[in-house]
Amino acid sequence: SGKRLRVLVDMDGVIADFEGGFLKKYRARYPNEPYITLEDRRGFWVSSQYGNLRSDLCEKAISIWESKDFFIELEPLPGGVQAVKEMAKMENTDVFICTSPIKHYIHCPYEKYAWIEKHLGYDFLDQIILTRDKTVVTGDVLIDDKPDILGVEPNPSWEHILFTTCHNKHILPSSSHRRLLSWADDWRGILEDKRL
Ligand code: UMP
Repeated sequence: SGKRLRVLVDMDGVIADFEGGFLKKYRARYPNEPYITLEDRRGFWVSSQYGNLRSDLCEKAISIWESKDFFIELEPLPGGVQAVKEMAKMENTDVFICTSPIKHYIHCPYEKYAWIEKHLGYDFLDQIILTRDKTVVTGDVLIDDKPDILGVEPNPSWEHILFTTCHNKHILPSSSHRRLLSWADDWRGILEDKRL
C-alpha cells in the first residue's frame, strides 16, 4: 500500500555495535589507561571525548578502529539484522546500508562489505552505499545515530530518524528529529507513515 519507499540504514551504532566493540578492544589494548563507560559517553565522536579526558587518549582511541579486524568483528546490535532483512522483504521497499568509512581505508571499507555479507548475505552487497557525505544520497528515511548529518546538500531528501544509542540518549527531544529507541521500537509504523 502507498508509494515505493527507499530506506537508508546506517551501520555503526545502528546495526553494528561500534561503541561496545571499541570499549572492549580499547580496554584490552590499554588496560592501564582510563576509559569512558558507555553510560558516560556523550557526543558522537569517541575520539573527542577521549581526547578531552587526556589529550594523548585521542590517538589511542583512533588506533583501535584503525586496526585490522575491528570492523569485521563488531557484534550485531539487538534486532538490527532481523529488522533490515524483514524491511528488505516488504513490498515496495528498497533498503540500503548507508555508512561512512574512516579515511584510514586499508581495512575499513573491505571489512564493512565482509560484515554485510556475513550478517545479511551475499545478495545484500548490492545494497551498500559507502559515502562520507550522506546528504547527497536520496531516500525517504535515514535511520542514523549521528545527531547532526551535514554535507554539501543543504536540503537532503530523507527524513533523519535518530536511532538512540549511548552517546545520544541524553539529547533533549528535538523538534527536528523523530527517534527510534531501539529495533524493538515501531520502525514499521515510521515506514507506513512515510509511505502515505
Ligand atoms: N568514527 C570516527 N571517530 C569517532 C567515532 C566514529 O572516525 O570518534 C568513524 C567510525 C565509522 C564512522 O567509520 O565514523 C561512522 O560513521 P557513520 O556512518 O555512523 O556516520
